[in-house]
This record gives sequence, structure tokens and C-alpha cells, in this order.
Amino acid sequence: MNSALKPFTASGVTQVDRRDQLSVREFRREYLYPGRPVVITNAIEDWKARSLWTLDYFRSRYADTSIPLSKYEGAHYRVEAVETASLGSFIGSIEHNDFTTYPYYIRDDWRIFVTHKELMGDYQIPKYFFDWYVFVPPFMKLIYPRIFIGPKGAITPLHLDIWETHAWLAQLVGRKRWLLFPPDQRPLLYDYQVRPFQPDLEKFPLYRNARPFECIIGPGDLIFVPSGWAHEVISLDTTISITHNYMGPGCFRPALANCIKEKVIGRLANAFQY
Ligand SMILES: O=C(O)CCC(=O)C(=O)O
Ligand SMILES: [Fe+2]
Repeated sequence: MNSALKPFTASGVTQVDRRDQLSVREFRREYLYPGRPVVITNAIEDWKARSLWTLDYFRSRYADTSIPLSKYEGAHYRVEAVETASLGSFIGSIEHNDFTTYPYYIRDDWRIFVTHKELMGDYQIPKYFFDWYVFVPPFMKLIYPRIFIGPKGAITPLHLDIWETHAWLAQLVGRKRWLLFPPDQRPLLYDYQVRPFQPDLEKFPLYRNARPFECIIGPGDLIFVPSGWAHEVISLDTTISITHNYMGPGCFRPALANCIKEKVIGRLANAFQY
């Protein structure tokens, strides 16, 4: 995956701030309200997951748990390309392969937290992220937490997060490189079809003018991804991460509107067979 290390735009890259000992007040003023991403260090040191969650730990306890794998084919994950494996065999495969020889990624899995509820006690929601979805009825809520476990080289292609919510992701094992694009650069991204790590500039010439933000997160880092910031992520090692999406200042409108559209109007339409 050398391409991950090449320069990718003509216009330069801005580093995402890395902040240690960030207070909630500073987070709100400097990142949440202006809608800027940030990597916060030393914010999850009290989590059990911080020392417990390793590939060996998951293998020793959950080797027989069956888990959905997303297969990366033709630069995308196809919905129908989900296969199931035991967590033990998946972990064996990602220890001995990278993404080019084993293009499978556990993405957004929440089922493991339902099957093995004790995992929920291994982390807490960091103090920065108050989720307004706590006020909506359970059937309207997003499902979280969700876990990512993948081989070196695993890719999440450029996208906006579900319902235009904010997100946070905590890195437990390995490093991930992120490229993030502010909402006003949307016209340069061609409906998010560009592959920022290997852009096809003939097909997507405006991408030349994009100015991504970049960071590498490693174990113990927590990243805040504001609503509307498209991002692409590549694993530089075998990786484990946990994530939540949430509704908060700056995304109230789209996050609530999308939630109602999908969970209420969608259900009613189904019920009445529209
Ligand atoms: O870590 C990754 O591969 C992607 C994370 C992400 O973008 C997400 O959870 O929406
Ligand atoms: Fe995302």
C-alpha cells in the first residue's frame, strides 16, 4: 500500500490538531462549535479496553463468535459481499496477510456487543460527546458502539457519515491514516467518488484543488469527525477501533431530519406499502 504514502493533491495538506489534556470547554469552543476535527490524546487512558483489547484477547475469548466480514472488491464494499467467519479464523488471517492478499474488514459491527455484553464495560463515552439522540425513543436511535477490526492496508473509501451526524472514534490497536475534507470542498469530490490516496485526476480534475486535512492516529488516540466532513481512512497496521455517531450542536437539523425520514416516515411508508 505504498500509494498511502504518496502526495495526493497539488494544493497541500493541513495537519489535524493533536491536543493533549483538552478541556470540554476548549473542545466546544475550538472544535465542536466551529466544526473542526481534532485528535485528542490521553482521553481514554482509564478505559479497560485500552490495555485489554488486543487481537490475542479477542481470539482467546471470542474465537468461536461468528462475525460478518465486508469484502473489498473493485475499490468498493458491495453490500452483498458480506461473508461470515469465526473471529478466531479472521484474526489468524489478518495476522498473516495484508489487505491486498486478504481484502476483508470487520466494519461497523455492533452485534459482538450484543452477544458479549461484557465488552460494553470496557469503554465509556468520553466527556466531550453528549448525544442528543438520548432524547429520541429507542426505535429511532442509531446503533452503537460499533467496532472495526482489520488487516494492514484496510480501506474505508471516502464518505460522509450516516445521517450527517458527528462521530468519534477511539483507536485501540495499530495506526490509521485519515484524510478529511471540510464541507465547503464537497464540489471537488465528485459525489465522493474520488479516491484521495490514488486520485484519478483525468476523471476528477477539480480534485487538484482540494486541500485535505490529514492525521495518523495510534493506540490511545481519540478523533472527533464533525458532521459534513468527508473522510477516507487507511489502516497502516492491523487495527482495532471503536466508534459512535452522535447528534450535537452543529448537526442537529440534518441528524434529526434524517433520523425521522428513515425511522418514522420510512416505517410508515412500509406499513402502508407506499
Ligand atoms: O476506521 C475506519 O476504517 C473508518 C471509520 C469511519 O469512517 C466511520 O466509522 O464512519
Ligand atoms: Fe466515517
